[in-house]
Amino acid sequence: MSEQQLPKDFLWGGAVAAHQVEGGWDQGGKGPSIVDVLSGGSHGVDRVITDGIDPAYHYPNHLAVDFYHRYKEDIALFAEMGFKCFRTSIAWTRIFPKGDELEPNEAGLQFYDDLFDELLKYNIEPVITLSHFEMPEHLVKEYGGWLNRKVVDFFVRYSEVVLKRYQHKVKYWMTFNEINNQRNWRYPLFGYCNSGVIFTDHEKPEQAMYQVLHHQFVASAQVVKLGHEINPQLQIGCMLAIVPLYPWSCHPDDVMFAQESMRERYLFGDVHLRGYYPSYILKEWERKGYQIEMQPGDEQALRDGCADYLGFSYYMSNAVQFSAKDSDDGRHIEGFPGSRPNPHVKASDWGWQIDPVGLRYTLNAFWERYQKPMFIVENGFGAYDTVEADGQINDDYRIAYLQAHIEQMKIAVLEDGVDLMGYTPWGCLDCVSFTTGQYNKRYGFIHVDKNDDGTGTMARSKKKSFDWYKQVIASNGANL
Ligand code: BGP
Repeated sequence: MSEQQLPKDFLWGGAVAAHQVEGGWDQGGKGPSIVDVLSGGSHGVDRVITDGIDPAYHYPNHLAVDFYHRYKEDIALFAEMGFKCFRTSIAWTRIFPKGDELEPNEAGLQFYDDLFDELLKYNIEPVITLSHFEMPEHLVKEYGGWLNRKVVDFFVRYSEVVLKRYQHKVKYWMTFNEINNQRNWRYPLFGYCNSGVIFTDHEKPEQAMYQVLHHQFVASAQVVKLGHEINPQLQIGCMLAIVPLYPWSCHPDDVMFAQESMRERYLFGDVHLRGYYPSYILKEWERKGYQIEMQPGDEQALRDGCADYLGFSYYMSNAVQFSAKDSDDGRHIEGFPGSRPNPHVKASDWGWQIDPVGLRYTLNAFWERYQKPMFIVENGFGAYDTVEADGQINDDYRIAYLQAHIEQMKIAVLEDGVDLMGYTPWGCLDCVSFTTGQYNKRYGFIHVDKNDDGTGTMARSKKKSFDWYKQVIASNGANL
């Protein structure tokens, strides 16, 4: 490994999303969002999408980890770790509680002003996602979510308000979190949280999914263009969940199948970063007889609003086998058609296959394809932590996971020459898990005393990984 250092301005930090940490779901004029109606889940049981707030259910996002009230304490801890940046999202429903109002909610705007000021006090750059599963529920009930073209305008209006308001506080933005999750449209949670649409309720679910995506691609492009007009300094990226899909074997059918399967990732980068639909998707629509409604000017809008960088999450890799392609109905998170557990890597308690080399592979594959800066905005190890009798949390497994991934990230930057902006491990502060709705699937350097059985004081404490990550940042990644 080369002795060179990562760039001096490398953005070390951590990531969360508004709905997984804030709580205060109805405070300061906030309206209900689509995650506010997701029930809690337990290991192996899917979260339930409920039809509005029902007291019979438990909604962990309503309280989350009370960041809404405790952000000053949490940011002081981020600063102690030496964070250069902090990724979170703006809850759309704090700014436009129903989504279709003409005027924004000043109390919501003020909350994020205060939050960003607190970060900037410590020279921590905010990195902000505009839509991280926080769409107003009203837009789902009244308009049918992102299937409705009007939602494009509502989203652009919301984005314009926040881009203008925070343009001198926030330089780094992303439009839609893990937009490609919807490609796994058979898994209702993903589709619903990205779009407010349950695709399987539609006669042609896949066509409905592509229609939603078209609206989001156009909205994203319009926002990128608008953001650059508001302030040319703004960097507005896209955000993909990347799970590299390896061929199960060197049989040419497996290799070809893996390449085809990767289009489930590439499609999103291709449209966001190149500004047009690639040939393989146009052919697929033709073959399947799908009609995607587009308006005059949409193609131009996509070309004019290419994202500045590729933000992505990386947790795991998968292997896919051609002969298994019809055996998986894809109703779960690992549900890539044809995916099989890779015998060469281990998996977490949730079956997420741990593959640090896959991070280097991903960085290279996407850098070669787009030649645009990249940003690892999520990576991390969800685990059950044990608080020892003396209060210590010895999360060596988490350190080992992050260490191995950072090692591969360094090779990608220092030896392969990938242009990487930064690294923000997911759930730097323990938070509500998105897929499970649990507190006990933890990612943090900072422990939050809150459990799935309802116990806990919400008190924060440092895990062993806290001091480890602190010295990683202080040495700019040299000391792992
Ligand atoms: C990504 C989401 C995050 C986050 C993370 C970890 O899909 O962008 O919101 O939660 O995954 O997933 P989980 O919380 O289900 O372990």
